Amino acid sequence: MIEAHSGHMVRGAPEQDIDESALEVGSPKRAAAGVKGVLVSLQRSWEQMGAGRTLKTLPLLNQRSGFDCPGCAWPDPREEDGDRRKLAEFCENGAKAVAEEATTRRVGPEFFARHPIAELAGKTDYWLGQQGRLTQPMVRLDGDEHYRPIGWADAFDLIAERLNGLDSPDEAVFYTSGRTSNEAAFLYQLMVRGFGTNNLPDCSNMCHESSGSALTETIGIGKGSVSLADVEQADLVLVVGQNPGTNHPRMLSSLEKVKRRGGRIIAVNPLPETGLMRFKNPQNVRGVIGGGTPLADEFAQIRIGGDLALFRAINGLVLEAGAVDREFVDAHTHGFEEFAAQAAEIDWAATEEATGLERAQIERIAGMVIASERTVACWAMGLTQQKAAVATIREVVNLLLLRGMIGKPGAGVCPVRGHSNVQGDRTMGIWEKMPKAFLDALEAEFGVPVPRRHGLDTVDSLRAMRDGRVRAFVGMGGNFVAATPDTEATEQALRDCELTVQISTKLNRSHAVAGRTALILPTLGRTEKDVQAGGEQFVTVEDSMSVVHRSRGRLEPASEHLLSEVAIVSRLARRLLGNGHPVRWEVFETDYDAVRDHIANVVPGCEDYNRRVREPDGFVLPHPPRDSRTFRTATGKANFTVNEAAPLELPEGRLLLQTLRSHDQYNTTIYGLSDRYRGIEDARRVVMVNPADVEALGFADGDVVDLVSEWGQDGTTEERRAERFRIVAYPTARDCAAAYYPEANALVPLGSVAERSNTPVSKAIVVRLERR
Ligand SMILES: Nc1nc2c(c(=O)[nH]1)N[C@H]1C(S)=C(S)[C@@H](COP(=O)(O)OP(=O)(O)OC[C@H]3O[C@@H](n4cnc5c(=O)[nH]c(N)nc54)[C@H](O)[C@@H]3O)O[C@H]1N2
Ligand SMILES: Nc1nc2c(c(=O)[nH]1)N[C@H]1C(S)=C(S)[C@@H](COP(=O)(O)OP(=O)(O)OC[C@H]3O[C@@H](n4cnc5c(=O)[nH]c(N)nc54)[C@H](O)[C@@H]3O)O[C@H]1N2
Ligand SMILES: [Mo]
Repeated sequence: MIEAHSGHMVRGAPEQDIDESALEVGSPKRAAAGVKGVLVSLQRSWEQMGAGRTLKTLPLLNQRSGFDCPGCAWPDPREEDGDRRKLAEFCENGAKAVAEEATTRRVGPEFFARHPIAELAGKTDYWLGQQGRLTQPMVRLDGDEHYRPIGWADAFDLIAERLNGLDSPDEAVFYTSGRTSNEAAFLYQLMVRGFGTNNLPDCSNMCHESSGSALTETIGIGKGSVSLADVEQADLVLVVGQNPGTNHPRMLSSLEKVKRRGGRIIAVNPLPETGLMRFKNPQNVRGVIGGGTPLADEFAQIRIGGDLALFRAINGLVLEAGAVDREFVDAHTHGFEEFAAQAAEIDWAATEEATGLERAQIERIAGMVIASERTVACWAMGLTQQKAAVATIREVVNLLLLRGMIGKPGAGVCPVRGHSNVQGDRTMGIWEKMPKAFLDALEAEFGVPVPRRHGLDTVDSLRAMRDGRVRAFVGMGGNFVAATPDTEATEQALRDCELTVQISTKLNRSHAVAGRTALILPTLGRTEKDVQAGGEQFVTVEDSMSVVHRSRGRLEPASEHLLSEVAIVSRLARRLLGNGHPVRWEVFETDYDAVRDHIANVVPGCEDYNRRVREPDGFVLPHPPRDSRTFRTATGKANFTVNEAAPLELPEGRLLLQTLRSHDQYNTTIYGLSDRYRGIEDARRVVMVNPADVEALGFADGDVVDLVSEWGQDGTTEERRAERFRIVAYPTARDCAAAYYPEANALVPLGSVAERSNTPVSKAIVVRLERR
């Protein structure tokens, strides 16, 4: 179905719900990427946007004059590091992310007239995402069954009136997802703090909060300490709890370089993820015709949640071997004696039980660590979403400190971020507990009082909504309802809100499960031209390695009604804060340089921002441990920590379930039903279980079951159920299982959070399988 719409060719999206019940299981693929990856990306791009737009967009991805890939936060090669960008500096999944945004499918007023909100709520995330780009501001007033169009000015008036009508600014929360640009994020937090609250939950609360928490305490800054060159020059790279083949495919090129140089890679994962085992680089001949480069030298198939015990044992072995970098430890660290006293003892029986690994393998891994002069530790959600996430990451830091691996070339910590600008949003002040120095600087720059009481994070926002303490929600991007845990409770919390506002590019569940009065404000995406009164604008972003650079889209906007995020925030702030407000909101949207001038004055490390972001590769933010082995912690040194490994209790007949991403999704946006590398096609409601466990539990491959999570607190056990999952016998670690996010979010209790970071425990859920 092709129909004309505001001058664009519009490709039809499926009107019927998409059948997700068919299932085909092959064997897991042996190598990631290769030619098939290129073909898939081109096919998806063509389906969503046709040949013309495909050719216009993909070559601009991650180029200096183009736009930043809206996929992951893996950095681009830099000239400074002697690295040239390739003509195709993107991956299969980056291309899919672009195709999703640059799609020619549209969700306009006719769509909303056709589909009542209750009907949309019954659709799958896949179906919702496939409908296309939002084109006009829409509103649902209390009692309405449909969204209907509303003008921008009326929308801002309505939102301002409702927010100003609350008893306190703390009755509203303002969520941010990590695609928002630095400029929009900076203005957004200024508006929110000007309004009078620090309620700025973000997707980071569910993502790398545990990394930030552990790193700030131990090295004094919550960001990674390596550059791309460091990773590529390492002797040894640990890839822990991360699936780069799917989620950070461009990282595989760096890992391949490590291998070519004779470096080694250790993968720690309950699943033998294809990208970690072998990689076919589509950009060289060997990748195209050969069998690819074998990546992991050692694959530690760990039991879910066993990482703390593993790293404790490795640290014990490093101490035992006398392989401590005494010079580094004496000069730069604090707490070594106390740490060493505890770490020297290894309880092997407990370690083997917790990790599911054999002593001999752990000893081999420790030997590789000891032999390496340049070690980088990378990790992602497999660590951050555990119950003991913060303690586990602190233990990884202990290892690097023992070996003096911070602040020298080819070594360091590398928390691999998710969203392309999630790190930048934090730098710009999107955090419910920004430090005092930042708030002081904000107050001084704008002459407006800034609230000091910490705000609510994501989980606490949900609890406050549930309890009626929060009555209004504003979302700058993202898909709050689908990304958060405890689906049933969460959906109710959102429906009970008096007002929900979603600033979005595409239709998603958060538009279908909305507050009593609900607004959708459609915005420009990364790929699109942003033309304002002051001319064509660019925005800036920060990648996972603290590189700040420009991003400029080239496509015509999806609709003439769209506003940029900067324009939306500036106009809303004017209405919300009133005409007498000392901040001159009206100047920002004309020329984003005006925003950047303020960023330069407020945000540490951003001095002379407007000039430095115009450098071809942007600039790198300061990182004291990386730059000078300076540690701005409470002790003035890098801190060793003592971490107790409390084993995860698994009652008889239960499994530890993790929720993860398939190869064909971006978080809650489902691109398709193919988890190609894992050999699973045409289905998402599947649960992967080790064949021996399938048999031991009395099931067979292909059986359909309900997943029931059991979560104990204060002597009671709560149960949650997700229905109709097909068992797939799969080589995961024993006692473990895996199902896709967001379908399995219903099983994650709101009360089950990582210690200290308050991140939902999405990776170690105790479940039983119940036959249907
Ligand atoms: N194409 C694509 N790219 C993406 C995303 C996407 O959805 N699609 N999402 C983006 C975002 S926001 C993020 S945060 C990142 C996420 O990137 P990842 O963290 O790679 O994402 P997950 O799919 O959650 O994979 C978690 C990995 O940890 C492993 N794991 C689970 N439990 C444990 C454990 O207890 N110990 C260890 N050692 N490993 C464990 C799983 O088997 C899996 O390989 O990717 C970003 N990039
Ligand atoms: N069970 C379980 N839950 C999880 C996770 C897990 O592993 N397991 N992972 C967690 C993690 S790591 C994360 S980061 C969160 C993700 O949580 P979110 O960031 O909230 O979710 P996304 O699916 O990335 O958001 C997608 C939506 O963002 C909007 N969007 C896309 N681009 C733009 C843009 O440029 N501007 C604006 N304004 N909107 C845009 C589109 O409307 C799209 O529908 O989920 C978390 N939830
Ligand atoms: Mo994330």
